[in-house]
Amino acid sequence: MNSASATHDPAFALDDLCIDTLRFLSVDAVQKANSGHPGLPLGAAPMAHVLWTRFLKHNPADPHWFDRDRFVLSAGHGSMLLYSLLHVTGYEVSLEQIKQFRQWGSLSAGHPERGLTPGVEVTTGPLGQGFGNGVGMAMAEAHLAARYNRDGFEIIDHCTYAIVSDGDLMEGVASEAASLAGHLKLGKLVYLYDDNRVTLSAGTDITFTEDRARRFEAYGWHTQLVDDGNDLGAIDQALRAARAEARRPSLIMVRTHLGYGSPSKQDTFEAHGSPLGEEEVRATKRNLGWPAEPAFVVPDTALAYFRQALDQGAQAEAAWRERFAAYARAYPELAHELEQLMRAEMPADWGVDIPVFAADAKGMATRVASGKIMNAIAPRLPALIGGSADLDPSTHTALTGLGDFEPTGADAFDRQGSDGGGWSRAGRNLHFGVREHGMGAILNGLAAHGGTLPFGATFLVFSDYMRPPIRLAALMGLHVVYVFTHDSIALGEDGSTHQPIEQLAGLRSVPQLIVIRPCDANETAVAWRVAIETCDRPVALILTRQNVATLDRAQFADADGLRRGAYVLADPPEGKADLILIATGSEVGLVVAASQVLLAQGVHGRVVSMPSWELFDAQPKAYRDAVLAPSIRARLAVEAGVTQGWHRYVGDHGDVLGLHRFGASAPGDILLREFGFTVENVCKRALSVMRWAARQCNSG
Ligand SMILES: Cc1ncc(C[n+]2csc(CCOP(=O)(O)OP(=O)(O)O)c2C)c(N)n1
Repeated sequence: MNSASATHDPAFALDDLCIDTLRFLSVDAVQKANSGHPGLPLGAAPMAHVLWTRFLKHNPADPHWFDRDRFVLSAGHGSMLLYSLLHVTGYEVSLEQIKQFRQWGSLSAGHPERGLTPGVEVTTGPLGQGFGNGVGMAMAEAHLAARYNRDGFEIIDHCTYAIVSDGDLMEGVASEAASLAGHLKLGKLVYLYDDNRVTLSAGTDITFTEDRARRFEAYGWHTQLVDDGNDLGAIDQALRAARAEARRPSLIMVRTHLGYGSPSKQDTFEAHGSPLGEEEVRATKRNLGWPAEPAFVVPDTALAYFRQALDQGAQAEAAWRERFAAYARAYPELAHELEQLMRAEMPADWGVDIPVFAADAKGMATRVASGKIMNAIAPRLPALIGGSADLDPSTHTALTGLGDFEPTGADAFDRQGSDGGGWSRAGRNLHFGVREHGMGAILNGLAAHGGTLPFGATFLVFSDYMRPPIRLAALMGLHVVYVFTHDSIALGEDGSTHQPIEQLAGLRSVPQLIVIRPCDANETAVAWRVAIETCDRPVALILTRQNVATLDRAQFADADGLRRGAYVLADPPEGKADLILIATGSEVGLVVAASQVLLAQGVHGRVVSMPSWELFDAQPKAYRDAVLAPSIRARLAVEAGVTQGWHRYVGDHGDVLGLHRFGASAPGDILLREFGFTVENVCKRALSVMRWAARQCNSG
């Protein structure tokens, strides 16, 4: 610990000493890194101090204690404020780590990263996302409390706090999430708005002049104004009032000053995202009565005050554990189930009811199969909750009879869209409304909170509206399942606006995201198994609107091959294959049919179903070579999307039948025909690729 006796006036209040400790730890770290954002910590330190020392229920020695309050620094660029708070309150973030801000291998990354730094709940930085995450966390808390608390046993009872900034409130995702949070009456959601009226490049007067209080009131939030961001009493009072407000989320608008105390940069965007500069740091310290040297001063008295969090946290957690033990005696089964949820463990029998689908040439849409599978899984998997962005009848993601998540005691309202089982906080069907971006951010919050395994559904084409939170789910390694239906031009008449073309390629480009496009009902069942079992990353299921044949697995390889990403579905009945036909999803049936026509012409084709590139890429080379035999260079991949990336699998001598343009409005079967997804065209392309490969081999 670097300690020094501050050269303050002895009358200098302890609170002020603590606040300046946070301010200058942050400023010094940014200055040392010569990179970062000093403005926010200088202005927002007082509200952070009041929240963290007087309200936040947490145990720095156990950052994963389940009933802790959640804190999100949505304005992630102000990360140094969070690292300072974590350090002084006793998390495993040493002063040395603070001094290594933004350096290779340090715990204090440029923006807060979940999983890297103890005490960081979610990765923030892309503005607006943390705002949405907090809503998801508050939903998780409300849901688990409704399901597991019993009279006298408030086992789940915590708040979600965030510091949000101008940029957060400007981003559309915050509006979506705020609208839903207000509707859902999430009373334990409390946001402090760092209302400093300056962003990265300007004052907000040139871009952001709406009446924020009235905007949030219109969403159904409880709003309060604190005129002076240094008025600790007013912040304290506002937080108390927010906590007392049980039926509305709270926005406390705290008027602050970006770069507070900096003589020449306060209230200017120059204080936002660059170090103040050595000279200005000295001037700011002088201005606020802080010792100019050394840097990284943490006065003993301030540290002792902050570190009370350790004792208080240990006591709070111990009391909770005692309560939990009594709860477990009174309600052993509930307690066992809740313990499993908190540990993210799955009941051993979660998958026993997953159906096996009989071979059927007419088949069913994989979205329909998915709906049946989800409904077979959900009763035995209490963690599974979720919904769609107003598309339940299309995405088939309703969990029938498992209740609809709604505000408790809501006034009578139109109950269309019920999935059965009653409207309450305990409902496992979440209705996101037409808010894909908000849904994505909320799913991340639900997953990060813990105790839930969230899924969210929409049409594949609208996954574009969710890309930022999908990326963050992958970055954080969150277990979220996306159900994206209507997965190709074959969706038909809705036309080019609704027909995904480049979305599969886009999703496959996200590191750590697993994308699975099953070819029939039984592959869909295995895809769901993989989605549930893959706990350390998100999984996107890509499903058809139209029927696809349910393959006869006595004739074709077992659907369990999906687990390996790609597998040989069928080899020629005799003789060596001289062609590999690869396809995903609905195009697998097409290449199966084409292979049979080709066989009649004496062409021996191997059919490979390749539902997931990511799962296949993770296989040992020997397996990959066994499926895509290097000796067979004539390969044709077929997928109703852009061809980008497929050459990795078909090689230099191979070909890809895909799409190089947007779709069109017409019945799906007509579109497939017009765009060349016919048996005849697959055969033609296959024969041509065989000729080409043979020529290349001969000339080579
Ligand atoms: C989605 C997104 N767009 C742009 C940025 C780049 N950016 C970082 S901070 C910032 C300005 C934010 O201003 P404000 O929220 O008021 O923060 P303050 O200036 O108070 O620190 C911008 C544009 C970002 N982080 N996220």
